[in-house]
Amino acid sequence: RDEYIENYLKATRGTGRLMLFACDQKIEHLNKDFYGEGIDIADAEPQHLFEIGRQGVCGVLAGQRGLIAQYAADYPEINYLVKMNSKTNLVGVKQDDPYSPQLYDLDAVLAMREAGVNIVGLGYTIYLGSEYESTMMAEAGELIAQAHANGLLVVLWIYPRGKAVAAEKDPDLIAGAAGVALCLGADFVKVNPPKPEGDDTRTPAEALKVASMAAGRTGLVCAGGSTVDAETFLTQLYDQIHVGGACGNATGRNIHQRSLDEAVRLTKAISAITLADYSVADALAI
Ligand code: FBP
Repeated sequence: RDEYIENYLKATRGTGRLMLFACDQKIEHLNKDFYGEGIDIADAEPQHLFEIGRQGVCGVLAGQRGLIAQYAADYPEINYLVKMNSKTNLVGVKQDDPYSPQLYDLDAVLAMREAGVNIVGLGYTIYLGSEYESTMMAEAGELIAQAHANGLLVVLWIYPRGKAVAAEKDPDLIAGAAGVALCLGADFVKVNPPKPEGDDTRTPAEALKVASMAAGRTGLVCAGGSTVDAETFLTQLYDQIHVGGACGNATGRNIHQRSLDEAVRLTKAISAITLADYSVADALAI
């Protein structure tokens, strides 16, 4: 219990809110997120992620076990969250039913921790509505129980996806995903921001409020999505927290698809909004 509380406080930097730097895209999106047109060349080198983690202000750096294992010895000050499952975007796209297999068991992660890597938690993706949903829910449920018994917190990524899902960002489905995470016992759930459509005139942040309430004592955070300018991104984040009831952020591309200086600065601005209730203008001035 003490270890869990210590890890929770480390991950949330003592605030109960989460600033998660998502670095799992090398499997999820292959190299496309790292070598795109207009992206600073630094982003092509995996060490870029760890330099941002070291020089910036983040709660956790989330990535697969192997990525963390290769660099953690040189970056011991970072709090790591090990993503337990992953799949590439070559499978389970759009109309298909995706399954994201667990890539290693908890013992492998605990062994890394024993060896001195600063691991504070685990992550797992569930594709809600996929025909493989029950397998992913069962794996996640078991992992959460084991993780908590071993003092680790858990973030679930829950994305409605598959043939049964007409609109992945439907506000009701996003709220459903939040409730599933609560019932599985996750500490935080990462969802895509809802997209109200048709007669639904709410803003995305207003729609998010229902999901945050559905998550109850599980903190809800949103994925950052593709890269936009810093002010647009920070305004979205501010609204997610102050209108939508989000409990932090989970941001990948918007951070690392920038030069090191800009990326480091953005983590500080994001953390100022997430962890210290700064306004967008004050965060931009950092
Ligand atoms: P960003 O959207 O902030 O870059 O976050 C990345 C991420 O949410 C990963 O954590 C996740 O694995 C991946 O995108 C999922 O992408 P997709 O929705 O394309 O499967």
